[in-house]
Amino acid sequence: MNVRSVQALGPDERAALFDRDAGVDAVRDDVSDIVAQVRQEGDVALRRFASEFDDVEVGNVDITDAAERAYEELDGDVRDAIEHAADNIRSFHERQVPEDWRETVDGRELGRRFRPLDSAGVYAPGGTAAYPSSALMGVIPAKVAGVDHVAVATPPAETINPVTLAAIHVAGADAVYQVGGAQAIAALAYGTETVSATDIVVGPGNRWVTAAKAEVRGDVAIDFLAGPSEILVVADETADPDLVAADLVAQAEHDENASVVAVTDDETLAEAVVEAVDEQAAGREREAVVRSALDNDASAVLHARSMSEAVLFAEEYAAEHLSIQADDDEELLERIPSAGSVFLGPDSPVAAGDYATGTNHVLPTGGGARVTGGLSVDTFVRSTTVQRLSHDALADLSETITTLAEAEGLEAHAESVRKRFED
Ligand code: HSO
Ligand code: ZN
Repeated sequence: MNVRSVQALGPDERAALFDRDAGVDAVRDDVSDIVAQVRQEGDVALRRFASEFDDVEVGNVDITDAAERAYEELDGDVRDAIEHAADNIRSFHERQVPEDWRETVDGRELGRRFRPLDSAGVYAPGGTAAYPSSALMGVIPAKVAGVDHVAVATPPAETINPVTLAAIHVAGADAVYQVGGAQAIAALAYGTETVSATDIVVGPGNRWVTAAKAEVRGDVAIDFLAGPSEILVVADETADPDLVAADLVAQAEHDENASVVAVTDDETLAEAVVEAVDEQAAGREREAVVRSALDNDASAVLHARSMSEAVLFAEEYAAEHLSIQADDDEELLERIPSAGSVFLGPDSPVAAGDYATGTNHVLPTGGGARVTGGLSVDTFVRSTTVQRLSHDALADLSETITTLAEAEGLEAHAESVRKRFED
């Protein structure tokens, strides 16, 4: 990495930073095929794909009991950490549960009612990205929302990560299935003999999973199409370069294609961050992944001419994780409406939100934060509007309704109002 100036970024450099996508195009056709086979053949297709892709001969697809056993057998320290994180996630999400309301305005009683979806499917990745924390982040908001049936799919393996299984159990999942990849998304969306179909499918995954979510969207709801992890640090001269670098290296550890960016108006800080990143990458267990992420075109340390330029950059970037390490962080945040989750001040590393503050870490990437937030209770709730009119209230509105109905050529609409005033 070296320091580049925001102002001097060329079109290709800007595109690499701003046009981040989940990279699903390359696998779209294969994924369509997998989804179609699951719809046609159900469990038979799931077992065939497990053998073909995961090299596992799957007996029972349903492993709900194994999740409970994994929890019981789990080492005390990890179990305590999962429970501590789960408690914090639960209480933060409980604050999000919306309340029904009714209000009478000019004789019109109006309101909104919120009800949970009946069922939800959560994908919990396996392999090197088997994050027990993500299982908590997917299942807990759904259960807090009141979803009756929350099912989790996680890839089959000789030994499925016991910590992930235990986290799924702690989060309160109602069913757990050993099925991974695009076939898992298809099973949760359309159902098989063993897997019951769900109303919404959520959770992060590799590009096969993401492409499958794009494929089933419309038939079922999904959360959003998430790509590799991202962090943008907005820093001024008061920031500690070692801490900025530590947060960049942490998210770089996720994925070779992770996008880690810092922007500052202080050139000396920028130089120090570049140096610290290099030092901190050395000797990391996942050094190769970290280095690939730091060196890819979607990562950068940028020098802005002013904090205003840094703020404009941040808003255009619309980061999954936005860290602000600056004197007037609240004022800067005010000027950056687009971000998935925000971390303010030197003692708020992104890793704290990844695991344990209670906020959700399933967040929109690729600029999705311009239009949506991360997983929350809202994801699992539908709203209904309600109205009751008094006779006088209808009388007050009748002229407006009948005039608009006739202007639209919908005479029966107008008549349905007039009928109420015949005697
Ligand atoms: N930062 C990741 C979530 C995660 N971090 C899981 C650690 N484990 C994407 O938001
Ligand atoms: Zn992370």
